[in-house]
Amino acid sequence: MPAISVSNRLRRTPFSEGVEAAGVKAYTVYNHMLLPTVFRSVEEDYRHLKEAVQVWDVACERQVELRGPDAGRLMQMLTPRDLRGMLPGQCYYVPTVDETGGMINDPVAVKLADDRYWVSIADSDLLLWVKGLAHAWHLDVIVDEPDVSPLAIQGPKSDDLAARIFGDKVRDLRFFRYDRFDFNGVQMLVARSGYSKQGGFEIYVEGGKHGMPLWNALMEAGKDLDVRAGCPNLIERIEGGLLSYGNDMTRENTPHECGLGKFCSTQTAIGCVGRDALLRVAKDGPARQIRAIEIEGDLPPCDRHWPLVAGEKQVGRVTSAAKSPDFGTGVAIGMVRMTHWEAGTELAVHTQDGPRRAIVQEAFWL
Ligand code: THG
Repeated sequence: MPAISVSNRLRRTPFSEGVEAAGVKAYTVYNHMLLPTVFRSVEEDYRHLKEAVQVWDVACERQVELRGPDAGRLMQMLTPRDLRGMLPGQCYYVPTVDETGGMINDPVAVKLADDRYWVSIADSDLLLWVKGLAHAWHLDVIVDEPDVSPLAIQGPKSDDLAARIFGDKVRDLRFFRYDRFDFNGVQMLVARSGYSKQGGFEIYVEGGKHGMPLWNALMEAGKDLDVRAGCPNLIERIEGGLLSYGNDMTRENTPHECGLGKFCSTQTAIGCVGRDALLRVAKDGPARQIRAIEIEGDLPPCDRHWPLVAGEKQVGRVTSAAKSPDFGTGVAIGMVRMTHWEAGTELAVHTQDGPRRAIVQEAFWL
């Protein structure tokens, strides 16, 4: 593979120095920013993530800040999830849709105050859509991208590592809640969340200058826990059914097709711009949906859509796939037509290296 050239357009992060010192082997580009993808190997990183603790530079999860009297109204315009019960101190996973009900992002919303939210975005330029809405509706709100960079602690020893830096109180934090904790005299927003199923925290570092001191403190404090620099792991996130915007779903998909119906309450999400469109399609339910798919045999990188085929007919496609060491088989995420989405259905998947046997699964592996 040729390399990807770097420039100022491909933004570094407050933690890039630490990531490089840790020997990062590969990056992807996410929200026009560097996101590490490999340190030792995807398999070694996977094993370590499931057994120890890692520190992840996920600064590319950029924040879109909504601030002002109309922040709550604007926030509800973005998502079919009913936000009326959301309180400061809570994070919500919020499928975000356009006027057709198509997915435009799947961020984590952080409610800082009744008039202030952060929207921690996946890989699409949500800022532009939110600014457009605020302007067109003459809303009394400021929308911008603040200097806030998430750093994740993930893995089974996350609580032990976090407690050494933030104190034992951090252990009491509940899933998708946040609180403020002191680090060297700076109050930091720490949430129990993150893009893995191994448990952990995300620190929303406010001010790039605090990045490397926190990174170094975590690495120092976690030596005997075998802490390492890590990153979202392809194998682990597929096993866990964590979706990747741009890979597993696009504007062509509704939240229901993505299996995100449980995060929607379209009926009561008054003001959501995609509400009418979603109510229209909700009547019949989706005709295709995300499924966990087992694939037999060796797998090349899933860098293109792999057709899922029954006989001669295409009935879906695989959008993410990797060989799982723990399950001894290929694990994958795909979109499958309802005629073939039942668990146990046997299909063929056409990879660039040829066809493989694929079986639709009951659920994800983790
Ligand atoms: N953390 C933060 N920002 C993010 C991500 C993150 N922005 C980009 C990307 N990840 C957004 N996508 C997701 C996808 C899944 C989850 C979070 C963000 C997630 N899902 C839980 C699950 O599926 O098990 C359930 C969440 C819930 O029950 O509310 O955590 O990771 N800051």
